[in-house]
Amino acid sequence: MPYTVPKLTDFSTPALDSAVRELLSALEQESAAVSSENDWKAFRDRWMARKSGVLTQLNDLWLKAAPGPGKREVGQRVNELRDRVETRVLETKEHCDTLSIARSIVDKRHPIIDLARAFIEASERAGGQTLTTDEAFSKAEPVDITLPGIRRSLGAEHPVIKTMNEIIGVFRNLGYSVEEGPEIETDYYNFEALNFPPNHPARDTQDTLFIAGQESKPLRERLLLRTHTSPVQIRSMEKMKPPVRVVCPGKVHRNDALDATHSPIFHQVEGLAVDTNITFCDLKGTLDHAMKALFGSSVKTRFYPSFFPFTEPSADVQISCIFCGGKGARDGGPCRNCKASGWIELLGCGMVDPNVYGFVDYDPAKVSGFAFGMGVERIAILKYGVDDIQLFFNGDVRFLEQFG
Ligand code: 2NL
Repeated sequence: MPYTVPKLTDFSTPALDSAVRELLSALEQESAAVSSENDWKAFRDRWMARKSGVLTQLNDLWLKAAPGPGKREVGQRVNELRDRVETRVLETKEHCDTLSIARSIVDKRHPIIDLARAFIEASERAGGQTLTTDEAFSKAEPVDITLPGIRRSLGAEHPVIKTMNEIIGVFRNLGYSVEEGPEIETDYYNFEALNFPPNHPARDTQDTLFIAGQESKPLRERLLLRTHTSPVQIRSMEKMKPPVRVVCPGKVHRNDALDATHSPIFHQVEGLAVDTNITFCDLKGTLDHAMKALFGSSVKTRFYPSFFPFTEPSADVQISCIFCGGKGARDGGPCRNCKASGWIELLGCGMVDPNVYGFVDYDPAKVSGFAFGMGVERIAILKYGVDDIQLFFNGDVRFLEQFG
């Protein structure tokens, strides 16, 4: 007997439980019986047709019939059932499609099999001569190109790239241009021109991945995997005279062990503004605006003294905690995201050290500027509430498709 939606008279919780159970069991049984596109269409219409599908009947026979005080619970049940039915119908379609491709392969009707057969025949006709793939196919019997192809499911932007584009967009709107540069850099662009002293610990293989076997070269020419995108900004200053406004997004490398918050490969967006009379006020206003654009207009920023070799003065930028609203407490306990401080550290910045201008032929007496750098994964982790950086790189589609 096919399932019919019963007219409910008893709206108690146990009676609803039992009615829901019966409906779901019918859903599973009917889904399992679907084995062709036509079956699926009938299945979909039976459950979802606007006029007399099961979902519509649930509205009439359960929800509308429920007495006033019980309406809320029945409404919730019907909503849950609608979600379940819609999901099941989609899942059944996917299964049905895959089944149909699999059948056509097994039945040897699939175009890839014709192509393979044509290749083998052409190779045999060539009589021992070796053929390139192109030659073999051009000599082959024509393939019926009207046969349906293999449909691939649509991809989506990776969450890290999505976040990176969002950050870039904020600065583009402020008139910044986007510059990219090589991931394999020289010691000169990655360190020397950025005012790192020769024996700075960051130059050690502890933190930096060097290309092997370059001991005979002078230090400044040795190749390494860039540890930040600052070299792109040095290259930009070599190319352009002030005024300069650039953002430099890209992949960077550190010799770090991986854990929930570290990855040896990650992404950065750095920015640079050089002009006459650029002040720390411009830096504060720009980054305060950028943080509001990225995290919402109610976030506050604060600038904390810090140190980078290439900026003086330098600061770490903290934003008011987006989880507890800066209060330091949430759900009656201390906020774990900001360690109860109400602030989260997000990026580094500062006024470009005059020594850096010496390397790119800018006159530090005439120009001034600010620079900043931020980790893209760190921002994505906060924006999307991700608890492990490795999820970005494992390639698990179940994680990635949530950002589609
Ligand atoms: C951080 C800090 C920063 C810069 C990057 C920069 C570039 C040039 C000159 C001066 Cl060419 N500065 N970049 C400045 C301050 C901080 O990054 O924590 N990044 C994740």
